[in-house]
Amino acid sequence: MASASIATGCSRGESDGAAQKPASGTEAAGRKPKKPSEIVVGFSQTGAESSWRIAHSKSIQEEAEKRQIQLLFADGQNVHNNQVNAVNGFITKGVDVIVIAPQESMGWKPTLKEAKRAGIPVVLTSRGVDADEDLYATVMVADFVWEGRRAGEWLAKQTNGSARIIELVGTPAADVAAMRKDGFAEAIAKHPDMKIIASQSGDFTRTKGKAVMETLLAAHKGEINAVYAHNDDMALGAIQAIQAAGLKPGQDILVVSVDAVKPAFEAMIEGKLNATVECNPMHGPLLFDTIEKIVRGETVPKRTIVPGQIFEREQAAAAISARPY
Ligand code: GYE
Repeated sequence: MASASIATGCSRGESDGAAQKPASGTEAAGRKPKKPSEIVVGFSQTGAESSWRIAHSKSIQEEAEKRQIQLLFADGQNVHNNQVNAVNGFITKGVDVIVIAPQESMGWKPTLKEAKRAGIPVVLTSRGVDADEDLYATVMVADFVWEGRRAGEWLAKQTNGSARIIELVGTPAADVAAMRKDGFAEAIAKHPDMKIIASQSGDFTRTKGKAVMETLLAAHKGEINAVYAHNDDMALGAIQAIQAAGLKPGQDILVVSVDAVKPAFEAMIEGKLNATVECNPMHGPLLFDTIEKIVRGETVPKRTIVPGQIFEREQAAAAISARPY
């Protein structure tokens, strides 16, 4: 797993009026620190929308098992309210730490305030929330704006700054979709002949990526020569739609996406996907190091950025066997 570089560091928030109890395992709580096997973590996962997400769940579940930490896993099935209900349940139960991978960035403040009042630290992974930083202990993400920008720069280079693009957007209420959109827009803004012809959400899934691409290809027949998908799954769906329309993905229509999951490498080896920007889902080890620190009452950085790199199809055959997800 890629080591993480730390962007900023500060302790978990204990600043405002609602006093935060020390994590229940700390010496400050007047007890012996908890052993990992005594720690209970409630994890509200987004859902299982993509290969990335499945690898993310697996990494976290395997790491919990390895450390014998008790993990209560709640699959949000990509519905915000399911996640809010699950987290409220974890608060009632009195878990030691709550982990949230939020489907949507808005609508978390009341729940986070409740967790804080109960003295339960919250760790965010894979996406951020729109809330004061002192309402959570730490957030573990990638530089999503950079990912979009890197995809845009790649496409600009590949097309000599001239492209008519379909953008397949992730879940619109997720910060990651907005950021991947912004980064890409920023990169192509430097090239007046690069134009987004249509931009539509495929909700990070293969099925919707395919359906949206079918519609957009029919509506813009002969106009399109590039696809930028906010994740590999939507790109793989789009590739199916391109083929069904009698066109060659990777050739007639260039395809670039984000995540760098194994199925994307397979598509690159087949020449159908041109490039993918890596977003590492293997958060488990770092996540539980952080959780153990929090339970011991140690300071953790407020934000951890997991780094990535771009892979082009020429590199795919040599790189695929070493891909961990
Ligand atoms: O890129 C996409 C997904 O939040 C970083 O969510 C994550 C994104 C990931 O389902 O595939």
